[in-house]
Amino acid sequence: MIQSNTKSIVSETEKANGDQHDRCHVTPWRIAQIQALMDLPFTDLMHQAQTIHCQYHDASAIQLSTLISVKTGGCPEDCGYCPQAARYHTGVDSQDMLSPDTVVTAAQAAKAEGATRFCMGAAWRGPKQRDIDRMTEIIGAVKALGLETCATLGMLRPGQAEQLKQAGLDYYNHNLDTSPEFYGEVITTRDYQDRLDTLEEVRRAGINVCCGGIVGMGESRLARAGLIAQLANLDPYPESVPINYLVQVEGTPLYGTEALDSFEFVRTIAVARITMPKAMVRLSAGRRQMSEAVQALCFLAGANSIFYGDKLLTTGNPETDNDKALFQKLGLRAL
Ligand code: SAM
Ligand code: DTB
Ligand code: SF4
Repeated sequence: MIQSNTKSIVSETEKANGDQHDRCHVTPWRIAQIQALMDLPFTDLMHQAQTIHCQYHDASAIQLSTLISVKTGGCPEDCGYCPQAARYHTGVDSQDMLSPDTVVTAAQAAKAEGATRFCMGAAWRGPKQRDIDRMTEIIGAVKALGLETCATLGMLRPGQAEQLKQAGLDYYNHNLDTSPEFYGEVITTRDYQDRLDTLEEVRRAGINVCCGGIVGMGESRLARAGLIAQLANLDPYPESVPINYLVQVEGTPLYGTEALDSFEFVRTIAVARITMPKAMVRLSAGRRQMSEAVQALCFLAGANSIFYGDKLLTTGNPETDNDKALFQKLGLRAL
């Protein structure tokens, strides 16, 4: 019953939009539609996600992004999942910003390992002008290596995105993290609209948007549907959609949250794929906590990008040799 309703809801929308799968859609996704997708029998959901994935992408090709933390710890914000917030005692100390040479050396190593995008993260509420000046130098040097550049530096004020674009920034990562309704349970020092405003700055400057969220923070399925609705209804929807599985770090408020069932995570990936068909959907944080079988299900559900390299920002990621072996077993290749 739910299954056939959902299919008809989706096809009605497709008709209404001409092509719901186009980047700029006319009819926004309703939460009920997304919830109905989430509620499908797992096999039906996977089938829909696979069908769309194969229509828009080469399903055996995975894009590799490598992360580096250019400024670690000491962050004034209160994001309940984050080991870098100064107010939580997580053992992550505040460090000075890395030198351009250190970042470039890491970028060269990432490229040699096969990454095509280099993502630079900073534990700031937002960058100051002197931070932008230092970042523009770094971004230019990384771009000159022939890598795609991505940065995640917090909230941007008018004019800052343009400077980053001029320096050669290809992508800016800024996550909505969760649904508007659940958001206040996790973060209080910046609101949802602040995030949407930063995304607008990024778009206006002509930088590709990388925007996703975290699941496994104790949210409901409805909240996961609410996050996907927000992302899919951005117009246009993001070019990159990182879906993170909460990495529980001792000392953060979300440490000890009941672990989310893996199939719920896979369902979230599948629904992201169906609603944002052209996007690169990234199986992001949390892979170290997942079996190879769950990761394979994520690729089947339409994930076609990963963070590659043995570290995320402050926490661990699978060793590159393990990822190479997994790709070999699954017959996947790096894009
Ligand atoms: N400080 C900047 C900001 O918050 O915009 C940029 C860096 S911040 C660490 C980037 C993103 O990493 C967060 O928005 C969140 O989605 C993700 N993240 C942080 N800690 C995480 C954790 N423990 N598990 C999963 N994802 C996490
Ligand atoms: C994103 O969505 N996930 C990455 C990246 N964008 C910056 C960060 C994950 C961080 C996981 C916790 C840590 O290593 O500190
Ligand atoms: Fe700071 Fe970003 Fe961590 Fe939030 S997610 S505490 S803004 S580093």
